[in-house]
Amino acid sequence: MSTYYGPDFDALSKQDPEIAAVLLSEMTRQQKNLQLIASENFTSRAVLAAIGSTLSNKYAEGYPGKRYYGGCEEVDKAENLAIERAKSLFGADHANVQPHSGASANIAIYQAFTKPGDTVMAMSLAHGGHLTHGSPVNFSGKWFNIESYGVRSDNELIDYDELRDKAIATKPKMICSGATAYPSLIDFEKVRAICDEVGAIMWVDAAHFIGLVAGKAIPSPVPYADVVSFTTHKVLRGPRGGMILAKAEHAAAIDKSIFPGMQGGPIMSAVAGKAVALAECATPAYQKYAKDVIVNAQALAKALEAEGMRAVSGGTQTHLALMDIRSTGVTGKVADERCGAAGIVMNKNSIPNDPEKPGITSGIRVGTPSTTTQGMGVEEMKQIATLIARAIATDDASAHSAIKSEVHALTSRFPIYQG
Ligand code: DSN
Repeated sequence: MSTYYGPDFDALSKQDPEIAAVLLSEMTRQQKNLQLIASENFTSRAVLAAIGSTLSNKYAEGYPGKRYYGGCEEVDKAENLAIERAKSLFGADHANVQPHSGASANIAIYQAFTKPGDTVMAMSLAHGGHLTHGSPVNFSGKWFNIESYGVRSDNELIDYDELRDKAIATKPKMICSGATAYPSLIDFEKVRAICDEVGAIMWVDAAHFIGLVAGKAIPSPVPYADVVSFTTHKVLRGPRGGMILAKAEHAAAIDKSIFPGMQGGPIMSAVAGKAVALAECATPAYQKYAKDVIVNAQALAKALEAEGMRAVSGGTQTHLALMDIRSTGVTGKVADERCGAAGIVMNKNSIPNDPEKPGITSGIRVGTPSTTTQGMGVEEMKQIATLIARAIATDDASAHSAIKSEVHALTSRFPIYQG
């Protein structure tokens, strides 16, 4: 036991074969199928070791050097490393590495800067925003007066004129930029100017694209924003969790808002995993990866356009493409199901001004973080586009089986974890 520090699959198999079987079959599912969900990725074995470690056993309410329990000297080291690595990687004044998730990080930001009933502006969910940006079924939409902005109907890019006009008219306490299905870059300088004009806090929910920022593949919101929230498990390739970066003047408010404001003990194994991932992000190999993710997304979008689908916003500058698939004659829901039957995992997604309900949709969202981690490139993206188009075009189970065999032949050339 003295050498036990991480995952021990043999011990798990002996003690709990049912759960061990789930772990194995999930690993097989991830390896054999094509993983195109834009918000997923494959962490390194080092990250997996950290999150499967004995740090999970430790309660550590508070912050390094100011804990409410004894015995925190080792986890303090992990949290300090994560904080310093985050500040250095992003050039941020302050980092809080404790949020359990992106939604937790966002709740803490609302709590730090607003009171229930205040006006907050954020991107409409129907145009690519997130649940926590004011959906009526989420705390954000229930507790705050949310003024939504969206994309222009002519080019499907953020309508900064609408954003400014609404901000002047409604005087929001805070303006959120960031989305889950927006393939283009956000003009942070423009948003900063609008925030300054109306005296609003500038919050960037960078969950989707922060990994591209970490890899220096796209511009950073950090110099402009008062506060930046994100998840650590998307392009960033860390453990499941959240993080907040803030200007120095907001550091105390953010820390207080996370603990004791809305979380108890941090998940220290996840904090250690975040530290590992942040160190990986600082390497030239990761910077190449981040650029390749975009090159692959652009190749995939272009190849899907060649198959007759339409790329929303005219293409992509990031890790994801949102495809309007009405030309195929099937809905996003049907396309999602057909691709699933063929071993291609992605999600149906509303397109701006979608005539279909959110559970049906006219679009699909495809992302390249996972396939790029596997080492796939532009040629594979072209092949994947053809496989998607063929899967969408048929409801025949044997055709889907045949496509699945081709998918498995492709993925077998790109193992996720060696050995
Ligand atoms: N569920 C995430 C996504 O897929 O974009 C956002 O939280």
